[in-house]
Amino acid sequence: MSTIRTQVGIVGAGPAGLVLSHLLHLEGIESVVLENRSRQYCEERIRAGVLESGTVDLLTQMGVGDRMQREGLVHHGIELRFNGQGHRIDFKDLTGRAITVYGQHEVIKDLNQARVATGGQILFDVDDVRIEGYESNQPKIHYHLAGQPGEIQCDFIAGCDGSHGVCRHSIPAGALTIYDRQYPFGWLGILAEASPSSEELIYAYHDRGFALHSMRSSQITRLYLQCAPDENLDEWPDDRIWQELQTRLAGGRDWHLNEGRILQKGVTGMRSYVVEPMQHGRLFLAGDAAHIVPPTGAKGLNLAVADVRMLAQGLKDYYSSGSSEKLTNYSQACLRRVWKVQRFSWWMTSMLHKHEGNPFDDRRQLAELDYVTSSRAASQSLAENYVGLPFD
Ligand code: FAS
Ligand code: PHB
Repeated sequence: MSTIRTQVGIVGAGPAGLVLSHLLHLEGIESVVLENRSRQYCEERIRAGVLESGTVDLLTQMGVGDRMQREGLVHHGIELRFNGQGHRIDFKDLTGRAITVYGQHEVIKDLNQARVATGGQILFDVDDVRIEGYESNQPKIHYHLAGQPGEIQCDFIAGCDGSHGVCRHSIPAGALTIYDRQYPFGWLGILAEASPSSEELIYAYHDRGFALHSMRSSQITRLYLQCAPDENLDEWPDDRIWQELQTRLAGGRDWHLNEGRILQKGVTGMRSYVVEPMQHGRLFLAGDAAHIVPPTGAKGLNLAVADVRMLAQGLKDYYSSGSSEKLTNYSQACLRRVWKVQRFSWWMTSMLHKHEGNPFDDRRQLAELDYVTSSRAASQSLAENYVGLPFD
């Protein structure tokens, strides 16, 4: 059996695990990352696409932002579209900041490269990850690699293994409080070989359901449709998808949705989920392992980065001065931001999706959209949450 001794054992090579590992490296703190998928799979997995200004600044300060700065699309606003009319939310005017559209899988590629280039240890394709000892001061992570057993001996474990990982499930049930809200709809998302139909993202409220126009580059568009949580993709041939997108995104003089070959399509459910606390002994949960937000606010990846930024500061203090104060307060400090982001993501989801039931709600939603797009105070609140709340 191979045994590796390190300071921080990290489960999961998603945004949370990789950003943490590199932040620790920059502080001279060792870590080993365990990932049960292949490097190629992780680098091709299509997920988020919007980076808050704080995430962009952190990736740049970490020295992994060159390609993002070159290829990322900087947006100074978004459009809210309803009743066939578009209304721009001007981030620059309202906050002085911007977002960057840059695929999550591109961020993963840049981080993997930086980890490998600086001698970082990432074990891909591991199986049977099992953690123990985090209630003592000798945490261990057991795994198999190519059929061979292995063990990581470490001071701390970072559970960055996402919503379906093993770390959260390893914590005794009674030790956690779970907050959960499921939505009666999902998103049918496509990646299409079509040039974006407008410079910025368009969030559309329509009587037939929500739609979102986003992009990945000047040749690739990313589009989403509100659908049933268990929608059957077989019932969505490409032309039906385009027809529905054209209908829901219609609006704006001379505006036309560019169509093209659909490269990828999938359905994701919508959920708001938080576990408290985000730590148990020497096990620290970060990102989707501790919380899930509906993607309407484009917050998932950014919240994962905010968590590990906090965790890295705590570990830095511990190894540089022996102080455990920040580590002890990690969960409390993260949850302040987590709940604000949960509120914003729930609010965007509630305001922009079609809810079956009371026509009163349809009118109320339209009034809310009218208020948000005609009141400077209300649009500024949306803008400051969307570009990213300042780090505490
Ligand atoms: P991640 O899930 O990214 O990473 C966890 C890693 O742990 C994965 O690589 C996984 O393979 C690995 N892992 C899991 N179990 C393991 C085990 N037992 N052993 C070892 N490794 C293990 N957000 C948006 O803003 N916009 C979107 O469009 C969007 N689309 C999404 C689509 C999907 C299908 C999902 C699930 C999420 C989406 N999100 C989106 C949210 C997404 O961006 C997440 O918030 C973000 O990936 C969270 O990062 P991590 O916490 O690092 O978790
Ligand atoms: C995306 O580009 O994938 C995206 C953008 C904004 C969202 C969700 C997803 O709110």
